Amino acid sequence: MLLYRTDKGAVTIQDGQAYATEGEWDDLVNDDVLADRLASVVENSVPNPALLNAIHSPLPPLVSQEIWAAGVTYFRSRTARMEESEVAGGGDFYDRVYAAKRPELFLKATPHRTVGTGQAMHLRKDSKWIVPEPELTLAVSSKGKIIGYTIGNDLSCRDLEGENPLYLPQAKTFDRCASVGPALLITRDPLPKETTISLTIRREGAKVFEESTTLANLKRSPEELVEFLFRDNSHPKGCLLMTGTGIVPPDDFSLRPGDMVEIHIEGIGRLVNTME
Ligand code: DO4
Ligand code: MG
Repeated sequence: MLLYRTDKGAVTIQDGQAYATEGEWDDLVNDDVLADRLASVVENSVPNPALLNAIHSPLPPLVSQEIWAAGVTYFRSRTARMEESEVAGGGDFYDRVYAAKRPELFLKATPHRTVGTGQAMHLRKDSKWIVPEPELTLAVSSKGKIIGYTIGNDLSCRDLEGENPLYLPQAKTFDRCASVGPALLITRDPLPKETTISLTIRREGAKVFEESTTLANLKRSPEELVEFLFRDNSHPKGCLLMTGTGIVPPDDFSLRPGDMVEIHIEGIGRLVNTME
């Protein structure tokens, strides 16, 4: 089932039908048995076709939740970071975190820095090398239970993070630096390893980059990342956790204003943003 946050309230989609879903968003995403709750909505209510319009321009699937992120969870990301930070000594520390027991975790964005599908993301003015990072994103309840999945774009300034690892917060966190959506996939089951994540970038209508990966290349399990994220760190409203990127455009590529970034994850949908 897909759960959308819309200006008409929460909407559950099952088999192409839309169902009005009672409840505040912050309560829904902290319900550890949300899949059962939505199944009961579908079973006990009549579909409302008018709500299918509302999901065409959904709101980002968060209200009070922070967005956290994991890094260097794919071999591709490890290699790209080692190259970009070679002068700063990064030839070593990214490799070490890739292999370490403890993952890299950081606070990526708060709700006011986050946009949803169809909204513009912001290219930091003091960076000349900015790339999208397409990431499977976990919806986690306040008790640390993964209740669903969405798509995330961890927009990142590679020149800033490559210059000095202490600049990572500035490379990652700024106005409209994160996009999530379009909906939460609510399921009791883990996502299959064959699940594909694809990134397409269009400039003036033409495709300038396209690549895919699968969850088989994600080195750490979602549960392992959540376990570390919740160590002595409470999330009273639940949180979203981006799980790292396995796709990195070539080193001579940087986003430009007007570029259209589209991320697709099988079973969840498409997250589309223009760059400003
Ligand atoms: O260490 C820098 C950030 C890594 C990251 O965001 C990723 O691998 O996705
Ligand atoms: Mg990332």
